[in-house]
Amino acid sequence: MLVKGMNAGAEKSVSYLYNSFLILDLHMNIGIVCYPTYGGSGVVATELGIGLAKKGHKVHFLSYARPQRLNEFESNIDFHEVAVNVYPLFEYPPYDLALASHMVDLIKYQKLDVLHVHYAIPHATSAYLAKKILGDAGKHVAIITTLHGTDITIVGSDPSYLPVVEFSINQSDSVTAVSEYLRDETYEKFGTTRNIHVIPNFVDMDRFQRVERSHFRKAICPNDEFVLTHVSNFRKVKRVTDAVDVFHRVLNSGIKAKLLLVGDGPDRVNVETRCRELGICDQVRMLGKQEKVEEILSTSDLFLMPSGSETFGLAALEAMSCSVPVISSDVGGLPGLNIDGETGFVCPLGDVDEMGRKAISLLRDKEKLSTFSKAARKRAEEFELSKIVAQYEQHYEYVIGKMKERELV
Ligand code: GMT
Repeated sequence: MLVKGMNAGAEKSVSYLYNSFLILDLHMNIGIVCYPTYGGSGVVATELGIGLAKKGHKVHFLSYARPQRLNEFESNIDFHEVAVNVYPLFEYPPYDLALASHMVDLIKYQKLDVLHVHYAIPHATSAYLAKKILGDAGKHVAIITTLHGTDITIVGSDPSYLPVVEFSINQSDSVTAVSEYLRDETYEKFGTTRNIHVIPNFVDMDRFQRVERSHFRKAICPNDEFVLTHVSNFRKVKRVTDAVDVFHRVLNSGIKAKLLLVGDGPDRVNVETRCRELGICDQVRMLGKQEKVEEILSTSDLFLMPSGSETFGLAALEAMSCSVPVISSDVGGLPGLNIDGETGFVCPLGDVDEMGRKAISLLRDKEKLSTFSKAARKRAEEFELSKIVAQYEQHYEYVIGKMKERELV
């Protein structure tokens, strides 16, 4: 380690201090802040926290409700619920302030080394505020912001939020993005010159693997139909009606198939309307929010992700891990995940004809479908949970080391 203006002996002791942190004090106190609802950023944050806790770190989750995937007892994990007091004057109760107050308590009393916030709005801003409030007592805590998607690409770059998001990103001790695409978008949309580290999303390949679910398949597909699946939070950006249109083309080709729609959200009504317009309601199953998505993916032949914007596409990665090839649009981080002609097909945004053609070509060729299915699982290995959790762990250590180094200069 090189520290400006330091003699060899002092440099050695700094190096020892830095290394001793890395080697002796490996167990950190980590605060993780996320949205608790169904959605990629909350899933990534939760699985990361569980992974870190299993490695011996103490993890404190902070959110307005228990994250959906945090549903089993884990001795190294605590959950802290942020309650927002209502008051007649507040038409919009200030969650970001209540969150900042909780963060102050966590940093102070749980002696956090790292406060890792997922999704910039408002988490990065609350974290900045908490650290400012604590002054010297909070100087040691590393605020790490992970950018996930619409916090940059849609909501965050809206003029009503942009200055605050930009400021908060610049004030974090470190910023990570879930794909190169998102990193580049952040550079383009925000006036930030700081280094943004790319740490991709990940999947638990033990959990998300193809398992025998013939009874479920028999119940859903009594006539041995193919199964096409879509999983999302049914926001406009997911273009679920495109998935229905693609499926309609598959049916029109004479292939017997069912479409499983997993999740729920604001666009559900439009999706139901589209199914009725096309007269295919009997072939479409709306399964709603599901805990064990891997069981549904295990009985799927193709996964549809026709999104209008997608920085990474975690749901597609989970499908690939269950050996399900993906038909996706070509936006954002999707071409970087779904390898066109190998793990599935990447088609122009909104081109439901092309998506339909590609889906039909795979379903008509069993050998090709099986090759794609194996390639999808193989591709998922590059995003295997333990590899990426280790990357985050090393990143925390690196940022803390850098902060300690600066303190000593
Ligand atoms: O940004 C969002 O729309 C929300 C976010 C979430 O919380 O679900 O999704 C984003 O983060 C996921 C996890 O990193 C990514 O896999 C999704 O691609 C991304 N969604 C979009 O970019 C639309």
